[in-house]
Amino acid sequence: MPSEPWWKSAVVYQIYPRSFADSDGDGIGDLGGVRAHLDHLQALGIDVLWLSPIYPSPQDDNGYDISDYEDVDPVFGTLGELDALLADLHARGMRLVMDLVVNHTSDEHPWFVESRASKDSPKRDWYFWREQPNNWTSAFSGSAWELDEATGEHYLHVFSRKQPDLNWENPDVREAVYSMMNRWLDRGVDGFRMDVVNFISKTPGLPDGATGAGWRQLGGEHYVCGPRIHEFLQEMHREVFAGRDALLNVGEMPGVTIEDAKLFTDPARHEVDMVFQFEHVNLDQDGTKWKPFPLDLRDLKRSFGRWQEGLAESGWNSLYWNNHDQPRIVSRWGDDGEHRVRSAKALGTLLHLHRGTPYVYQGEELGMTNMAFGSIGEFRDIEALNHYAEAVAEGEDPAAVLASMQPMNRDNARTPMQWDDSPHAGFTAGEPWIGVNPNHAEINAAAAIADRDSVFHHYRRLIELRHDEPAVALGDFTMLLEDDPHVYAFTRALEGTELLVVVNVSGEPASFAAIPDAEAWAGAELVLTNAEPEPRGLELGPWEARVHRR
Ligand code: TEU
Repeated sequence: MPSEPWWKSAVVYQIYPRSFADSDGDGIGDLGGVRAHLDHLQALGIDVLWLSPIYPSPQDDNGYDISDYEDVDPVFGTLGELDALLADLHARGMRLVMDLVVNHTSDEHPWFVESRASKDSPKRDWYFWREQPNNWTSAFSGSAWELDEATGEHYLHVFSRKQPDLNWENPDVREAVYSMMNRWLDRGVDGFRMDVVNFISKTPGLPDGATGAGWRQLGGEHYVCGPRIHEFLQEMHREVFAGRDALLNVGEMPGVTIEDAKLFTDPARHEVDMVFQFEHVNLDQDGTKWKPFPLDLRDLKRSFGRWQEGLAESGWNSLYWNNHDQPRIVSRWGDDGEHRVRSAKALGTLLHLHRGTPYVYQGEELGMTNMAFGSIGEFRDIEALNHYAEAVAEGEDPAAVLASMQPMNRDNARTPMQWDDSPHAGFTAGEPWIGVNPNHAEINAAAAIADRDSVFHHYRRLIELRHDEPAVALGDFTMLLEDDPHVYAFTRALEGTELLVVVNVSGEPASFAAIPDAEAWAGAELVLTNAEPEPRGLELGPWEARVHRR
């Protein structure tokens, strides 16, 4: 596929370094730990490593609050180790994508320290300052404004009070960000995952929010895909990416619509290569993440179907179930009990064979599950801690709040990677910063690699299939059985090759007899399945997934 960008047939693996592997015994994962496990990534077959932030940070939001864009936090290692990791990856034919958080900095970043010092500081205008707050609320509870004693004014923080928003209206801010990005690319990194990058343009004057439209926070309509977002991303492209080859630039974009995404990812517009959209991960909730309800599979089909169609001609999809903000997919929409292995493979198959670039989050390839958190003291995430404090202060029953936080909290994704069945799962020789899931005795990488029928080997085969079968990377997508509540079915077609993917997203038997040409399909080559012995016919067992080719 010479004229197609390499990332259309690539798979990205996300590492949350704090929770991946600890090489120095302080209980926190680090770059040494990442370097020690590259064989795991290579065995899986991934093409790109996306590293969540490793920059110096007070760690208020685990590194998404950056106090120095140009260095590595000592807790994770040194710049020298990052260079060594980059060299290791390149030697293995893999690329490194850095996480870049430029909607906001840490309040301990020198830019903000200078900005807050006085009203006439040369950097005052690098952030948003007002005498009176507007009504915007923060993603992490309470007002999005914080009073700063030094000058008696308030500053804007859409996330935590330690994450003040940068003012992208100021050309000096933009220039500082672009030159920093250029230094990383000159150093050899292969691209960026840009955190909430669709929030960087705010409506001038920062008017009150009415609905929170586009995102769940009040005020969202004034910064989700704000007025100058396309202009800023095009400028970034000119200043940073133009003339450089083979990079990946993915924008994380909460609240992005298909229409927006078409514009953002149209190659002719030179903005970003692909976006992370949030529509599918919001299908089991309404306005608040703390009261989720069961997924209706038909909603997922409608949503994915529209995104596949919307980006069919130009633009590109990212495909993900998991990341460091989402609960574990096998617990969320699979069955983490009796059918854990089967359902993890089924959901992986469903996702990876869509058109788009799949992302695997550490531990997803093992079928890692959510954690049962016994008390508020076991939580570490600022979002969970703030929500609990706020709800309890408002008079809610603490036990009920705790229970409501179990299914969706972000710490579910942040428990340590389960390498083996030893006391801390092989994650650390010290005391882990967050509890290890006790189920590591059974669910761990060593066991998965030794077992040919594990989730790991199924993910490995899915990745191999994307590499080897052009119809997976580039084929047209057609959704089937739109109204079936249990069976997810679609075809992919490219130049005479056709794939059928059928997945029973339920623990009950089901059938795909209603798809066109079903009998013939059932007799066609079986490329991949999670069923034993090799299945035949039109009936699907619980969580059975099949990929046929003809
Ligand atoms: O997340 C942005 C975002 O909107 C969410 O995923 C958000 O964290 C979640 O919905 C809260 O329920 C990015 C990062 O991925 C996240 O870890 C950071 O906390 C956030 O930006 C701020 O930098």
